[in-house]
Amino acid sequence: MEKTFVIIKPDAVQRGLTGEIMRRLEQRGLRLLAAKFFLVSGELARKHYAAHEGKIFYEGLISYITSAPVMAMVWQGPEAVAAVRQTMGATDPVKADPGTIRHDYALKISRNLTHASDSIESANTEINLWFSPSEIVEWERCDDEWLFGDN
Ligand code: 3AN
Repeated sequence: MEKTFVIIKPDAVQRGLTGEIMRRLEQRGLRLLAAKFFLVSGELARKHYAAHEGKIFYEGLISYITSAPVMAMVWQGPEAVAAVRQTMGATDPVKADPGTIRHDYALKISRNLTHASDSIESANTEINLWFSPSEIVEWERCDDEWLFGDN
């Protein structure tokens, strides 16, 4: 089943939204495979956001993501990449649909609460960058059949 990588960014942690964001993913039926709460190094931040190097917001993005602790996680489920991005909403909170996390709790793109991988390829790259294989716990939820069963 598909895996995706999620960061609860410093603004969400500081605003006490860590539990609410995890609750929404968990309640949707996604399975948490890994989580760690820590202060991101500049080196890791630069590797993670390498695709944005040179953009006008790049240095600010690095300062923001390293400014306070984050919760980094791996979540699993059917079409997990698309499902998690749908739950997060559009990158710009003002363009995010009502009911999404970014719509419901944010207004600015520079304080948009979360990161979620945008493809299966980037999910694999990001999971390998942020976690070692031994930190990823493969398990089954007792409600899997009721969430993912085929007829
Ligand atoms: P997403 O995280 O939704 O995939 P990306 O990859 O386009 O969005 O951007 C990565 C991060 O860079 C965003 N989550 C946001 O924090 C930041 N970002 C993107 N565009 C801007 C912008 N115009 N101004 C400030 N920060 C931005």
